[in-house]
Amino acid sequence: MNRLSEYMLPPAKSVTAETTDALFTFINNTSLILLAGITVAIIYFSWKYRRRSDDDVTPVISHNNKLEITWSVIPLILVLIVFSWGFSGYMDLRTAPDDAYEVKVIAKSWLWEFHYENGYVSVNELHVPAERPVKLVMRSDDVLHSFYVPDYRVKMDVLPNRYTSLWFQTNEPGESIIHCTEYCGRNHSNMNATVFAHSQEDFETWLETAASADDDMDPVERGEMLITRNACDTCHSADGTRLVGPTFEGLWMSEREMEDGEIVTADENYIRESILDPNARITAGYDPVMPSYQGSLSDSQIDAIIEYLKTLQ
Ligand code: HEC
Ligand SMILES: [Cu+2]
Repeated sequence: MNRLSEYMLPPAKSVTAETTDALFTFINNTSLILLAGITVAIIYFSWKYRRRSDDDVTPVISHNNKLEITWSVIPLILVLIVFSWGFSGYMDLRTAPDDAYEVKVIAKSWLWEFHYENGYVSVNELHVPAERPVKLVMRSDDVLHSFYVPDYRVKMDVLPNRYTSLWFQTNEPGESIIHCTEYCGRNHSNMNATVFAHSQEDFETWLETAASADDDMDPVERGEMLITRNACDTCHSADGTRLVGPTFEGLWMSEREMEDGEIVTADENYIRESILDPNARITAGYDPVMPSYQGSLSDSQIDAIIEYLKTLQ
């Protein structure tokens, strides 16, 4: 790779990234060469054919076969090169290898959920094995989102009511950033996550321990950890600050006013309902934008969150 594209692009960390970058560099360099050539020609010709005297007569040129063929054939060849190069790269990116490790991805405004084969769900953290192809099967719970890992040079739209997929393989254990690249509402710019690529062995250990890791934690600590791990804290503060959603401070057992004027006490059932079916009742003064955690938080995890909320008086 040349200096210029190294300067312009993030490090290439997937097995397909080099091919994508090579095409990018080719298109970029060809465009720069053409830009320079055309600019020089314009300046040179406007000087060479400038009007010299009052009786300068512009000659009538009807056509020039040689020139016309040249300026049609050269761009045609360039376009064909770019097309076939791009098409083969596209096919490679679209067809996941058969032995790919599969992770289900659910996009919600404004977080990413990752569901693993053993039922474990992580939020805003994607854990994958390195040196093995990984296939993501994705859908959205609400609006259009788009899954993008710049280091891997992979990007795919995530739609409601339809599955889309994407695959990548990274050979270096490490971290890379995930961005949502489809404008999806107020907190779109915070809809980021991280991919953690582990060696095969570390990945298996992670998967085994992750699911049971928090079972024997102290409920309050576990609740606090779950609030962070499930990205509740991107919309709810614990210190009275108003974010997208109401603060958790002082919530427990307080009287909440709903959009329709109903007054509800924030007890276990209200909190549980708020988490599993957030649109059942909307707190007055807020937009109905909270995603449902149905299917991703277990009963005992909800219990732990309630225990933690009780401490925020
Ligand atoms: C995308 C932003 C967002 C995320 C993420 C989010 N919430 Fe909410 N939440 C809201 C908004 C907005 C409301 C108020 C509107 C409503 O009632 O739906 C709300 C309401 C609530 C309420 C009722 C609060 C009240 O004052 O009446 C509770 C409890 C709650 N959320 C808990 C959670 C928990 C627990 C999580 C994480 C597991 C979470 N929320 C994640 C935005 C969010
Ligand atoms: Cu998004």
